[in-house]
Amino acid sequence: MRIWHFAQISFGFTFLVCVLLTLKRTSPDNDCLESPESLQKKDVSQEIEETYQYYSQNFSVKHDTLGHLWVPYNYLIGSPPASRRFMTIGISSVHREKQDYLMETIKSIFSHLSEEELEEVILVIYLANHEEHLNLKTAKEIEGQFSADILVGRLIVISTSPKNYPPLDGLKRNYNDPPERVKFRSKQNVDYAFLVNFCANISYYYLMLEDDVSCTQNFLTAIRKSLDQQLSQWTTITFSSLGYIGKLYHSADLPQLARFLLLFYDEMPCDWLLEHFHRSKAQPEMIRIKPSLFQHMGSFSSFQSRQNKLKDNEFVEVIEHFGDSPPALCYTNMNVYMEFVAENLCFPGPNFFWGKDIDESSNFTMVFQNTINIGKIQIITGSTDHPGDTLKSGYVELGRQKFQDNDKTSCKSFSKIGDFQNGIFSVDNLNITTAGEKIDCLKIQVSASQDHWLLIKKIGIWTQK
Ligand SMILES: *[C@@H]1O[C@H](CO)[C@@H](O)[C@H](O)[C@H]1NC(C)=O
Ligand SMILES: *[C@@H]1O[C@H](CO)[C@@H](O)[C@H](O)[C@H]1NC(C)=O
Ligand SMILES: *[C@@H]1O[C@H](CO)[C@@H](O)[C@H](O)[C@H]1NC(C)=O
Ligand SMILES: CC(=O)N[C@H]1CO[C@H](CO)[C@@H](O)[C@@H]1O
Repeated sequence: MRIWHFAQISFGFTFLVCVLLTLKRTSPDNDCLESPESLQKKDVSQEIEETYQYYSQNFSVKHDTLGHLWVPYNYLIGSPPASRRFMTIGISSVHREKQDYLMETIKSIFSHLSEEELEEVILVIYLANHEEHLNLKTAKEIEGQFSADILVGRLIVISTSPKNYPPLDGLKRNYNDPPERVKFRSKQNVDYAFLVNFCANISYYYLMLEDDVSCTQNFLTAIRKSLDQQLSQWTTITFSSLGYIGKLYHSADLPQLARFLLLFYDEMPCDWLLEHFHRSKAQPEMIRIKPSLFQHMGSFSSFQSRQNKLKDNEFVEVIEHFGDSPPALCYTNMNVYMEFVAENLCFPGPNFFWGKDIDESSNFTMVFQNTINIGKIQIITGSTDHPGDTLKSGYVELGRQKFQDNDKTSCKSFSKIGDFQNGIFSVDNLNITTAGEKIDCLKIQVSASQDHWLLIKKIGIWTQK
């Protein structure tokens, strides 16, 4: 309390002195920060009191330090909607000489959503060129190609003047980055800050994309489904392994994110900064959803047209549903080959599990997040590329009574429900009142050693109410 008072009084006093100086003197060189002796003669205490009154009337921590920033935006196309949508998709874009994918990206977003999904989204493009003619040119191009989307209010294009940016030259060179790199990444942080600040109040969720991505079919439905499965509070969920792509936020957090990006804009690249954001809000790890819903289109980065071939291996254009994919954790005691880890099977994606040195102690366990009733199970081992790597001898057990042991969870009791035949396990109508009820774990147990490796391609689980 005292500190605030003191800060306000001293600020008020300095301000007052500056105003008086500006009024009284004609020379523009006055240093406003020094309070000249002559002014001390006036009855300042009363003026301080008045100034303090004036400011304290208007001071609100909530607004002044946490609220939306009044950035002067230019509305190039559209205006904010009258009612809130489910999700805003934000893209910051700069003109690229070599390969400009912005139009392709907009097309990919709209064409991978159904009519119903389209009604729930709004796309905001922030044109971040400091040459206004480039912003106008791009806006015109967007207008030409997406007039129908603009008409129904699902596409907004904005920009702002370069004079609203903090200094971008002569910044310190953290990580020994060359000055152009420092400038590029610092500006990008401000671009993103201005973009998310704009998007703070037009929907419930906000999804960050880049201007060179393609999308999975019906990605909005996939995002909704993942949201339904979140049991605890979260700040950031990611639907991509790449940079600042596919990161989902609560819109209510955006004014804070905007301020966060601005506070540290010249410290590090935005994809590092964003990691600090959710940690600062007590979410230790970003929640990663697989398969990835967004993929880089370009092979060029906008920074000095440098080649940038980062691709997301877990992207699928169309999510193939094989069972209901109840949320689960996967464990194995087999030696894993390269990136073909157990957890690949816990998400509906293109990746499989591949293990070596298979013997009768080898097992693979799936532990479900919530107890489920199972009606049907299908497990496929081997693949067309590796037809020999099937499970030659093994069976499936279902487990109950989940328990936690150090960093692993498992089940106390398991019961066998059947054997693998020719590398495939399949049960269609598990007797739900007995075998398939209240299940916490599923275990694949190897019953004889085999020379071939074991490739588990898919585990499909169909749940029952
Ligand atoms: C956010 O939008 C709601 C209505 O959609 C409005 O009542 C509220 O004043 C807005 N807040 C800000 C900060 O613009
Ligand atoms: C898998 O096998 C290992 C080694 O035999 C054993 O310690 C572990 O308990 C087994 N896992 C399950 C879920 O049975
Ligand atoms: C399920 O199993 C129980 C006990 O074995 C049996 O009484 C019941 O008839 C079975 N139901 C079906 C649909 O097979
Ligand atoms: C600078 C400023 O915002 N002044 C406002 C403070 O609050 C009073 C009353 O709410 C307004 O009349 C002033 O314009």
